[in-house]
Amino acid sequence: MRGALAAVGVFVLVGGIVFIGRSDNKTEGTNPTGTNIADTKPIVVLKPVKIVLECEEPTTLENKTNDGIEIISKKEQNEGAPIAYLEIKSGFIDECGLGNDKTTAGKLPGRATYEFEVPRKDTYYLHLRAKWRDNCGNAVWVGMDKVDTPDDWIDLSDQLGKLSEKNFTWWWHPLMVGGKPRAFELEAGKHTLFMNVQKDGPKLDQWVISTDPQPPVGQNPVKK
Ligand SMILES: [Ca+2]
Repeated sequence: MRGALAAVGVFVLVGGIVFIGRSDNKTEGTNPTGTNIADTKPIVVLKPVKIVLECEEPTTLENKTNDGIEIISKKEQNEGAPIAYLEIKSGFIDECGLGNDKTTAGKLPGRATYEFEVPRKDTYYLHLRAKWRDNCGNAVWVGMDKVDTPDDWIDLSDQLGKLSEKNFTWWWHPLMVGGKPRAFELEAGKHTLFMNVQKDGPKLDQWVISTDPQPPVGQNPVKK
């Protein structure tokens, strides 16, 4: 069954435009360049935009293989603080004989979509709060707005949060390409974030879509 869960886009901090005054604080006369004060343009400061999406509350979720095996499930537990997340079933790729599919981006079963809205045209960055399972369970495919071909998918994988070979903790994982944060130039309005299974075992807590390329502050790792 393809579950369609409620779309949740939570604007934690919605950016806007702040008018803080004119570029010259004189109240009359001309500024040093000789132009009339009335002609000077206001200084505009853009507030950062930060959109938080709970991974376990997708807009749509395809969580089963063609054979009906559930491979993405919603979990809740208490790790000092309650946490809800999506868990990609460990070991299903081999168990289901899907090894050939994992070489093609977006081909494995298991996909979630997240509709969200940005308040202005700007450059946005993506972070995923996740707990990798091990060195073979440390990745998902990510797409923005269009996932028509394998080339549309972006590899989100790293070793962050690693305590030992098979023991990772929750961590903010930036979407990087070529060693740099992947920047999305998004128009104001609605967009769709895609997640497709790439490896088995990861736990996915939150997405943050932000004008700030730095990792979100807090919850990194989970407070004990
Ligand atoms: Ca969550």
